[in-house]
Amino acid sequence: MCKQCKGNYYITTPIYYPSSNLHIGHAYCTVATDAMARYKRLQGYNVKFLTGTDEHGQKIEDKAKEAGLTPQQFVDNIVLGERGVLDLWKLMNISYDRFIRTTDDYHVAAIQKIFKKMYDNGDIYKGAYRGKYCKPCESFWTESQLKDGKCPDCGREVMDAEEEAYFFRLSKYADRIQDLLENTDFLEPRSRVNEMVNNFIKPGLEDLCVSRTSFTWGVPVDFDPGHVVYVWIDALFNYMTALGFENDKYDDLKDFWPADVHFVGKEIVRFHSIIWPAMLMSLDLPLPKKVYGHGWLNFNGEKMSKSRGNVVDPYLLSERFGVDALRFFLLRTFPFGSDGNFTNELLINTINVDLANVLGNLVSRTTAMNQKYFGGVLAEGGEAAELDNELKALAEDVVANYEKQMDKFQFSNALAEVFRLLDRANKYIDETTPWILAKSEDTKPRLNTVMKNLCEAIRISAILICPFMPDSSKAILDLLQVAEADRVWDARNYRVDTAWTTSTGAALFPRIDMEKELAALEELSKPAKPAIEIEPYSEEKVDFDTFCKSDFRAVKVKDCKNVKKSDKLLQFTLDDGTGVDRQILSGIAKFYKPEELIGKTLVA
Ligand code: ME8
Repeated sequence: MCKQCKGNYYITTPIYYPSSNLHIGHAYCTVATDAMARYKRLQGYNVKFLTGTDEHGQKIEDKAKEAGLTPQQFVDNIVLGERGVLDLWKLMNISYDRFIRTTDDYHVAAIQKIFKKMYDNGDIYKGAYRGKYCKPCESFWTESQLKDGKCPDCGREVMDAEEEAYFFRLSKYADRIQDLLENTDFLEPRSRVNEMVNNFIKPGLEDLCVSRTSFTWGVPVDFDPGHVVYVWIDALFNYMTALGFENDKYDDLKDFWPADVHFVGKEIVRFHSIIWPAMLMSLDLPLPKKVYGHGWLNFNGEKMSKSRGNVVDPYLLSERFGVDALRFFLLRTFPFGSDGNFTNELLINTINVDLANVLGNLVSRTTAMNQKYFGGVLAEGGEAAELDNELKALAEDVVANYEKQMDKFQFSNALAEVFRLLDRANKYIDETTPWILAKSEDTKPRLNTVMKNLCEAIRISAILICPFMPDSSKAILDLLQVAEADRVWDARNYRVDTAWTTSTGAALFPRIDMEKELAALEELSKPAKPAIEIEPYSEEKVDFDTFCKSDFRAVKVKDCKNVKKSDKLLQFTLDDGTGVDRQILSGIAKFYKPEELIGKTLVA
């Protein structure tokens, strides 16, 4: 730990399945983690923020096969490709310190060692697995755990599974886990504790199947060829291998383990609060300090999923509304521990009310008045009136409450506090009526004090919103020309004696026309029409005359790519010998991959 730091802080998101592009529900947890990491950095902690991708398992193997790619090519596309996972986190301003991919060599080798250690200590043993398996969730279930015969997590069909397999002695740790959950703050919110204890521990924890032989895309069990390690062992230990556990790639374990908090979605709380601590207990390792299970975002009342066609695309939303507005909306609107219902109306309304009317308006009114009445320069000193003291007291109360709420991960409450200050500052303008004070030289000193109070209320609010909207916070502090030293957490005290020089700028958050925007979003969510309609493939034979009239040419494929939102079409750029590139579409995407065709000579 560095000398001037308050301490180390290790926070993680779940590592995402790169089985299809991420939606706004995935971005939700990462934005929350990012806000927390930025808040801790602001406070002076030495933060390690880990995220990554969970790349093994049957689901990925199957999807890769469908796409005609190797599993590694398939996950590389989704993680590294254009508009992939890394691009998304960059777009959304996610300040992660480390990104782990479970296919990274150091992680794979570490998982093999970890598996062997639990085998050697007797907690992993060989048996035969008979039961039910939910492929999309990569979860094994016993009959008694099924809900109406279906997967209790996602409600989908499960399949029979029987194979030779290794088991982890989860049952051995049942009492210790129950004690951990019931008698400590390990798992929050508290409601999730009852769910875990009543639904999983009290009915009897059974040993967990931790290897598979029916597919190969996983970490091989090195002492028993044919077995691959169960994807959840592989996934959960990412939190430690990414710090250097059982590998030489990193050396951060002593500084950052145990983790301060794992943020996870509610459906994977079971893995993080039962299986994860049990495996750590088996290896005699310290447990993370906390697991926080956040709620789910639905879209228009329905579960978000690609297959339901109601996915909310974070790229589209960021492009239209700005990344900060989207980040703000997610954390301002939905209490972190509960489910929330995302609608476009709610998003636009939140931007218009909170960001345009309250925050944006306060900043533009204040800076415009500073400019108009003082040429942007406010003098030092001045006496505080009762209204000023009230504003100051409220600001101090807001800062204290904000901190309490952030420390409990109650982001929506923390932001509500900031808006208490912003609302009060807007009201302060109406109460002090600067435009009347400006009319007489006698009241100009009072006007100077009023404007300084407004600048100070904005400065403090801008520091508090920084973890949520880093770019907007900076833009506001730049407008107020706040020195670097006064942008930090330690400068959160309300001070009115200082001088100010402020600038003016364009509106930070322009109001959005709800009706027009909703119509535009609806239009954009319709599947894109291909530029050229093509005839469907037909078995019909052509007659000889038609054949003679046809123009067949040998062409060289200069470029070839998939057509967005079409699983049939490929778009070709061809050299047909005329000297001018020719563009054509062809419905052969199911049979060929674009990269296989580039450079080939075809008949067109
Ligand atoms: O579960 N609202 O990966 P994943 C809120 N690889 N959160 C949502 C959401 C929604 N609509 N949809 C998904 C996995 N999430 C594992 C994790 S960790 C060792 C392994 C959240 O890509 C979900 O709750 O399916 C989970 O926390 C995260 O996105 C990753 O989901």
